[in-house]
Amino acid sequence: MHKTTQTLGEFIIENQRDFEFANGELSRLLNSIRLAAKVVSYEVRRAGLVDITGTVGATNVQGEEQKKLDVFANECFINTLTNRDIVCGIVSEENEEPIHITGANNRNQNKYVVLMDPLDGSSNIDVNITVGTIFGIYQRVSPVGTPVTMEDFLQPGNMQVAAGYIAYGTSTMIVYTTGQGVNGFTLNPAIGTYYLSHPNIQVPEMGRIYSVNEGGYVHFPKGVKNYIKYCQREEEDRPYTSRYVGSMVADIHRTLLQGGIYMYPKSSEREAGKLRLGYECNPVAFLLEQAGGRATDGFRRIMDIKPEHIHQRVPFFGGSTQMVEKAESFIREAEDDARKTEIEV
Ligand code: AHM
Ligand code: MG
Repeated sequence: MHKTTQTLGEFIIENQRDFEFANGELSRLLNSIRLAAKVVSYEVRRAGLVDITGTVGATNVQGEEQKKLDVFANECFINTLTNRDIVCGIVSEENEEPIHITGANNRNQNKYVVLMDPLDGSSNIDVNITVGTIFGIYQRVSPVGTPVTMEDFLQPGNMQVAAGYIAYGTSTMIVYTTGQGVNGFTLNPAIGTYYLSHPNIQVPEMGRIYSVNEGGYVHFPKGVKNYIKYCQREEEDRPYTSRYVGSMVADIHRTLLQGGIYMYPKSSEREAGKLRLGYECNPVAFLLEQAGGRATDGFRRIMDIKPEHIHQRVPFFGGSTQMVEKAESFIREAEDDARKTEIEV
């Protein structure tokens, strides 16, 4: 039974023994994410007060160089993760190439790889809407003592040892999993401590909210269009409610707590959708599954997809199991119909 006053620091230590490779390193890694998130949270909170969202390279009235918040968040997470001799490589949405970390005395002894989106949905900063950090953590597959390789960065999501997000919303929250369920912690900014506010999060098996950028409707595949129409039809418990923030972390956070389905399909304009497999879809899929939900690309389990590129995109359907399965059935049916028509012609 969790105490409601338990802090994130206490929780990490108490649950360390649950990790398969419990030697304290993953705990230290999670601690460094916890710390960087506090610094980023502080800057996000100041975004409306100081003109920190200005262009990169511009100077403010104090003559200091201004950084966009996503650049700031990227540097903050990279510096914090690099300084602790735990991580051997980082993939970030902000960096074209992976970052290789040789660690103390250049001996390549560090074991973990982190894939992250340091500030997702950052276009929402200027309009005071929730943004987030998303991260997935893997053990390297190449031998310790040798330089990190591309293979370490291109592992399927089912190899994640931990994953989570930080939501910079009305409050700052860390929600993460190490494969033993999902827990959420809320930051008390006055004292800089995170408290366990959402123990053992379970996504309801069925929800009543569908979440998709319907502006793209005409470009969506037939099956997705049919499913959206199904959500809107007046029948049984429908029409469902529509909610779409446009910040994946915010939309997923709501889905985890209230149930529903979140979709970013492929379209005639974007053949693999928009979201990134490595540092957006896989961490979120791990969280959803750990909370009893489901995440697929319409056909395949997200976490079973073998990545080919570090910035690969993939269609995404995630949330309440029953809703995601329903969407999949519409997608499959439309594909089957299309195949049948092809054969007839
Ligand atoms: P970003 O990584 O450039 O911020 O884009 C990712 C974001 C997600 O947070 C969000 O779900 C999606 O883009 C919204 O895209 P759209 O504006 O096409 O609906
Ligand atoms: Mg992103």
